[in-house]
Amino acid sequence: MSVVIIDGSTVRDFVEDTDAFNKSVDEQFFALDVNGDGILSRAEMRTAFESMRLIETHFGMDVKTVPEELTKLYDSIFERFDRDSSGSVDMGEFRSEMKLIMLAVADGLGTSPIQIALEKDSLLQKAADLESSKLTET
Ligand SMILES: [Ca+2]
Repeated sequence: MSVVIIDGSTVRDFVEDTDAFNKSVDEQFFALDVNGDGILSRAEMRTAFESMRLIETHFGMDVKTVPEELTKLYDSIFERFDRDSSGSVDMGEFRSEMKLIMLAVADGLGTSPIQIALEKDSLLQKAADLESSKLTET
């Protein structure tokens, strides 16, 4: 966990850096694909949602949300990822939806920098890392 200051442009720059963004998203995908079959099942996605504060924050849920509501929410998020309704999420679907989520997060952050505590290896942490690496280079 580390505390960084980010705003919408930090996140947007990260999403628009396709190589860096896809690399980070792919790392998350592989980490979530517990059985290594190259797709994310509903159960694997559920585990992911539970560990991803990003999605909870994005959908405005708090820790007191009751389990039945959580299941409904996770199902509806899963269906957004699973665009072709195949019952699983492939890497292309995962990349597309993560991009939309991160852009929505960027819009939500807007132009006022906020201080935020981030899990190591979260996408927002990677966005912040990318920005600071650019600052170091220039
Ligand atoms: Ca899998």
